[in-house]
Amino acid sequence: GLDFKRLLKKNWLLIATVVSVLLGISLGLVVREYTSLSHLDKQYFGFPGEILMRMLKLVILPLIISSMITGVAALDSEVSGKIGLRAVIYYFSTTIIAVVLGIILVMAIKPGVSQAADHIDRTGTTPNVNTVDTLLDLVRNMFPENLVQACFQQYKTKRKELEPPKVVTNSTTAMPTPTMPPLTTTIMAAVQNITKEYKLVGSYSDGINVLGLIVFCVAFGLVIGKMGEKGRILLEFFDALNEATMKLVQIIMCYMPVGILFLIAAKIVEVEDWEIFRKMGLYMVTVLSGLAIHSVVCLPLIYFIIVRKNPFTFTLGMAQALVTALMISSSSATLPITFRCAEENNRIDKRITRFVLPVGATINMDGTALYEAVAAIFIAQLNDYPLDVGQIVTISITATVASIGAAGVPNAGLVTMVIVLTAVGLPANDVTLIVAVDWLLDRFRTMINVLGDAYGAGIVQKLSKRELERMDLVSDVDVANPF
Ligand code: DAS
Repeated sequence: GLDFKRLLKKNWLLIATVVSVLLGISLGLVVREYTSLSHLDKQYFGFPGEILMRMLKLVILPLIISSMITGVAALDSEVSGKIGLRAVIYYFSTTIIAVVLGIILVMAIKPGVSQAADHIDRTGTTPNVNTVDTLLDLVRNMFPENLVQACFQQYKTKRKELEPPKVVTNSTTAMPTPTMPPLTTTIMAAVQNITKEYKLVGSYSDGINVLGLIVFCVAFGLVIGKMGEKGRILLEFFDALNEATMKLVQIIMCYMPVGILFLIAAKIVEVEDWEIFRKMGLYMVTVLSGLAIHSVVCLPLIYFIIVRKNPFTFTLGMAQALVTALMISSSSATLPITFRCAEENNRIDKRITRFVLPVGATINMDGTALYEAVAAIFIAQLNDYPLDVGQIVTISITATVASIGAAGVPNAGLVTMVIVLTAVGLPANDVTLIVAVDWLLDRFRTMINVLGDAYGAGIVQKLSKRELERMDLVSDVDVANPF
């Protein structure tokens, strides 16, 4: 009896969250079945959920800035370099593993070969970007030209079609223009299409430029760490900011069950096309089983080999963050909860989490990488487009790059899909086909993205044990270690 009470007390929030997910689903189904809400009503219905999203997004900015700066400044540059390198090696190798797993599954299950998705409307427009533009934007965003702007906008390149050169006709006399034969018209149109000229237009789109802020905070943190006495005041400021932000997160978490209930209920009321799930069934099974294997076999195995602790206790410790990711499909917005779970439940050193988690939420996306590889090959199968070994290798590399480039916001993976598709010459407008089911798959891949980040923190901590202990020994003289 007592044990059960203790368990309940310790995990009440998680239990409440899971209950609210179930209640939300039921509420959504009931409302969907027995009422016919107008478009506006549906939006009102989702209001409590909207508020949760707003609160989570609200704390991202102070959280990332304070955790990155203090995280980097607390370690001396040699140690942070080592930790950073280990994190990057972990990110890279697990992402590649996820991609390979996805490719193996999609080649074995063959979800796109004739049976599936054949009655689906596949018309759509080609997204107006290309691979080079997308990659350059990734680097551009690493160096925001304006720090304030980086807090709410991301740089995005658009291609603008230039006016085709006007055909000058002899208009000295008002001669009636001869009607062109159809063939000539067709050829003219084709030529015009090929010689179409674009110019790049810079623009900004909504969303925090997390990558840019991280790059800045790493540099800033390194500098502060080197400043000694003088840097201390800044360090203490950001450290206090971090603590205050985490207190806010604690408050937000109390509202979470309510917010999540309405978030999921409203989504269920809103979805228009359920039929599409049946049509895309095998494709979804492929993606989901890949994500499942990666999170239940691959990541735990790596964790066990390196850390020698029970990986499933670790996963369980992250449960609150995983449910959150599943509900809101954003690694960035889940970050506050990821922090709490990693530090409180899994006891990962703050010096590691502050450094590794924000970077992981932005560039380490195993779920997204796996998803993009599967989706690309699925589209190839739909089009009867044979892929040779070289193209499959290209897909695995570009899927990795695309997952790094995807921001930690809902549906980001769909946008960077273009990189993978154009690299092997697949029609980019087939993305519209997988858009219809993305709201669901996005949730699951985001969950795996978050889990991968958490395991990364655990593994990097283990690998950096020696450095951390050495720092503990000198911590009373170490200005840069406030913990
Ligand atoms: N939803 C994403 C995330 O936040 C990325 C994606 O769309 O794949 O992790």
